[in-house]
Amino acid sequence: MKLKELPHKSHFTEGDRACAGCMGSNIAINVMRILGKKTVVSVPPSCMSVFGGTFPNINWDVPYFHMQFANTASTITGIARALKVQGKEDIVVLGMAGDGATADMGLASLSGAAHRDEDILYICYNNEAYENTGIQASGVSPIGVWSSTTPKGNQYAPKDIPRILIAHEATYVATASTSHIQDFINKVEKAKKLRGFRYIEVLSACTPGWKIDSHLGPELVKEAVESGYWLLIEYEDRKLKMNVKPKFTGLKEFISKQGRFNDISDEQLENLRKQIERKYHIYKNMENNNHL
Ligand SMILES: Cc1ncc(C[n+]2csc(CCOP(=O)(O)OP(=O)(O)O)c2C)c(N)n1
Ligand SMILES: [Mg+2]
Repeated sequence: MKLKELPHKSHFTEGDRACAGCMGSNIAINVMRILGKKTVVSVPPSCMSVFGGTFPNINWDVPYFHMQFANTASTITGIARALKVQGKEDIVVLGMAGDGATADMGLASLSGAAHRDEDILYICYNNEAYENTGIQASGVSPIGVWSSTTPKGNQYAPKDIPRILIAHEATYVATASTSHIQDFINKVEKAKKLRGFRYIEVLSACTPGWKIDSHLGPELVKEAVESGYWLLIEYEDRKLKMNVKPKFTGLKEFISKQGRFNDISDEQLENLRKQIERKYHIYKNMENNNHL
């Protein structure tokens, strides 16, 4: 589907209660433009469950479930299996979860579902912290970032969830950014059609969490891709592809626009830069060594 063919109507409806400039809301709207009506969605505790899924103000115009923090993947596994028993095999069973729910609390159930190649689509909107509960660092927060639990800057490198799932030889694993909208559409559309375990992780700027002006999100996620901070990759048929070659410029500018990096030290910035380059080379090697 080309961008101009993208339906205006989304099955995540207008009028959610997200913060101004929330990209999580933008991601949900665009995902549900592509997936359409034949979708069942589950959302664990997160900003998204609050801004789009608290009764009676539910924006999901499709069957919607809210479950516990750690069991997005197992909940949607149960739904997918039940639908299969009923012979309803044309319905996309979607989990939309934040990075905390995905990378930390829900990692075991996510791993189990990938291992069994469950017929589910799991989309993580990654705003790089537990934003809903007041900006605590998650397992995928960047090096050097301020959060309420990392007042002197996060010292840990983010877990690479796509690479963990690739190690499961999952059916489909991708990362995306709505700044590269055609790439985003292609990936969601492909994941909609495929059967088996599908995972897409989308970078999601957060106005209060990233300490930015509300108009800055789209510009920042674009700069994240260009600087190499956020790699666009796709793993399918056991082959890895990098969709955009980063220019590796502008990291400092990207960081300096965000209040969450105000106090980053030179050493932390250097560690962040090294970690970004290391990650790129790991993926580049995976791409070069495709052998199946
Ligand atoms: C077992 C459990 N622990 C903690 C919480 C509190 N809690 C609700 S939302 C949330 C943050 C979720 O972070 P993330 O998954 O990254 O989504 P975001 O809020 O950033 O959108 C937390 C810690 C909970 N609901 N359940
Ligand atoms: Mg989060």
